[in-house]
Amino acid sequence: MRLRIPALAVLAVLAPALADAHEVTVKGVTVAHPWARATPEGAKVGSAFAEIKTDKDTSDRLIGISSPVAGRAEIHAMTMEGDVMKMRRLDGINLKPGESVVLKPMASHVMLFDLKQPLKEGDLVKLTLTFAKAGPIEVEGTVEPPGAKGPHGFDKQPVDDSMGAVHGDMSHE
Ligand SMILES: [Cu+2]
Repeated sequence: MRLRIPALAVLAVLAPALADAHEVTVKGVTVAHPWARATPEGAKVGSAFAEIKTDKDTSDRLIGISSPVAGRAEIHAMTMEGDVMKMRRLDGINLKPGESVVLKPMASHVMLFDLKQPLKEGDLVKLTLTFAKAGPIEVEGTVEPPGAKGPHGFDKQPVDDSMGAVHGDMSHE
């Protein structure tokens, strides 16, 4: 749904509802603040992020990611080898009780491959994170500008990022 209403008016009216939609909890596992980065025209690869939290009595394992905008999605870790940043695919991420794992730029993240359309700033992107015990958790995140470091309202840092542009060119093992 696209509404042509001044952005501030929309924010004022929808802020409480959005806060809820941004956080989904299933069986003690919470996925919060999902977002993705806008991609250039013609790009086939994008990246998405979210925070995953477990309550104090819950342990689980993230075992899969999917999105309707991508043919395939993977969980990636990022490591520095000397001056070279490398990404590698993770089979999953273990979550201890009371843990918070933030998927974010320059850290573990979601890669979206075979994008069916460019991710445009302001669009909403569905992500399904599948957990071993909690099962699939579906969230909907906003598409932020290419250099964004966090979701709306959390991105307080100046935009200075080389990764957004070159992400698709980085070496994948
Ligand atoms: Cu990656």
